[in-house]
Amino acid sequence: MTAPRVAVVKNRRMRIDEIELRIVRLPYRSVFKTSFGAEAGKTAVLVTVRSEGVEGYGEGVMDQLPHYREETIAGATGLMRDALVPDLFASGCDHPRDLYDRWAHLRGNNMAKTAIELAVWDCYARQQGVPLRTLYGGERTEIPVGASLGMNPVAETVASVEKHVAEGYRRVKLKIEPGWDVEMMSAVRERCPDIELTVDANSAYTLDDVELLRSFDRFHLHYIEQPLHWDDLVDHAKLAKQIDTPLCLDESLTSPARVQAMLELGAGSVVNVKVGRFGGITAVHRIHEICVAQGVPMWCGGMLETGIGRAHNIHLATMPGFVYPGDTASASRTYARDITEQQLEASNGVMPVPEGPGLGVTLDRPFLDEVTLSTEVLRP
Ligand code: OSB
Ligand code: MG
Repeated sequence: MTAPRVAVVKNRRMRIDEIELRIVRLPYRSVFKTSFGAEAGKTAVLVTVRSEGVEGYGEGVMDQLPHYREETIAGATGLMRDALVPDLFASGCDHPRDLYDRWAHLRGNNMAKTAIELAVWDCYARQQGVPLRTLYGGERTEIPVGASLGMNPVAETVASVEKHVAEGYRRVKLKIEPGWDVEMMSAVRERCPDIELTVDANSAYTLDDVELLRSFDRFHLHYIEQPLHWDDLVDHAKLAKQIDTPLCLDESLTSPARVQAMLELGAGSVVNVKVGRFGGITAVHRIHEICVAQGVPMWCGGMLETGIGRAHNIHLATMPGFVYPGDTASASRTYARDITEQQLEASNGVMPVPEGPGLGVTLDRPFLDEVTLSTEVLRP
């Protein structure tokens, strides 16, 4: 008699054998301009965690310089080398959901922690043979998506909005800053009066601009994303009381406690989730619980990630609290060629969740090597 094959998911400690930190530089198809700068390409930290013959991937969303939030690639990789990686080698990991609290004594540095945590999650899910979304509690197999358009001349922007709407994108977001707002919104609204339209200021305004920001009410925006300072809640609460358009916070939200504070202050009523800003999946789960309980809409933001970070975002956005279309649009909008073998492409405004264990994507090794700036393999 043969023993029955039982798919027992063993709950045992992962031994972490090796961690690779790889810096890649991938050109954008066109320069992406926001109120904080113009970028011609992506410099990303790719983390590979190897455990007992299985590997998993994470991506860090910090930039070389701290233009979005304060973390940098140099600072983040330094913390990985000095503390996060040695801790994983020393203690392994029972379950990736434990790492957020385990690393809480290391203050801040959410993007560094997340890059490593996501690689452990992917590795863990691949070892268990389940898709990441299943571990997260995500039931959807596809997610609705919108598109974030960088700042471009008005005529070009209007044409781009129309193109994205024709492709089926569920929402269009325009990047704005003072002097680059009303004219563009007017032009877009004239051609597309009924689309779900939002704007993202990336902290370019101050409370001196209340009159101007109130004048945006006539464009019936779904929400205004992060109009004021990148770490502020109090001024956003003052602004929210003086305009009709809902505020969505991005940069200012860095933890479950900050989301709770936003709600208590009335600083915003919509949450942009970027797992890297929050410090990992456990933090997002706690925020998800707060938002679902209070009926606060969440959506999945993006940082023009490569296929690894994009696939992570897609799995994350399958959770039921992500009720607005996210920024996880087709990879081909951003990159002529990506580092994953699978093409992450939306059709009719819907992005399918990659299938298979873990992230469900594999690396295009030859291309990855072409775009690699440096590789460092750490061992116990
Ligand atoms: O504020 O959402 C943002 C890109 C880089 C940094 C910040 C932001 C963005 C985007 C692009 O809006 C979203 C995407 O397509 O990934
Ligand atoms: Mg934003």
